[in-house]
Amino acid sequence: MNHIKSHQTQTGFSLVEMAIVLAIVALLLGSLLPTISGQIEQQRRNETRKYMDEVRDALLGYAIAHKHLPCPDTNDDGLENTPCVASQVGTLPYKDLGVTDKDANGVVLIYAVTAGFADGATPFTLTTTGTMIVCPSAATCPATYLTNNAVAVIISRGANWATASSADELENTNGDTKFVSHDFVQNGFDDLVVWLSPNTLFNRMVAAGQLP
Ligand SMILES: [Ca+2]
Ligand SMILES: [Ca+2]
Ligand SMILES: [Ca+2]
Repeated sequence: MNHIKSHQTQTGFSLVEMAIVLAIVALLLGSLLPTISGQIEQQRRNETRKYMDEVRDALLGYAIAHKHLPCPDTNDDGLENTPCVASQVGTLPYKDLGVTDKDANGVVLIYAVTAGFADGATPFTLTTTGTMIVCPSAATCPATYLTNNAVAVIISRGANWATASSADELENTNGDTKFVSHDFVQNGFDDLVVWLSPNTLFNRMVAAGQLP
């Protein structure tokens, strides 16, 4: 008798307990998942930053070896498309540079270069000027800029590469010579932008005995 009663009580209590436990688990998962996905995104951003530093070094090495930079890839085969006209925007010619093809989000970087620095027939000199502009905001570009004479620009479109729609992110994908770089905004701007200044390039070229 006692045994049956106790069994019944326990069963009833277990169901309530299960419901409470499930509710707690749901609450915990709900609060943990955004944190975990935020950490994964942060890690991918760190990996992408490292990758972009490597790409920048590869561009400098390519310039030293060839006396010009590669043209952008415009048909998605990882190889440059020559000749490049004016200020050409395309994707990174990762095969020419010998680097990994994609960033940590699985996307090939955007690559833009001033044509005067990517001309194999007429090598650039210490007076060749860059034409790429990087601004802190699309709204005030190019009046307010971070640089207005960059030789080349590389861009990672971040985790939202397929759905980006902010004015600042659109400026990075509209194919002209203006780009936007600013701090990460949660659920907003997550592009990473790295540019090559003519002074950095000249410095490396002179140090390597390839200029003047
Ligand atoms: Ca190509
Ligand atoms: Ca983005
Ligand atoms: Ca633009």
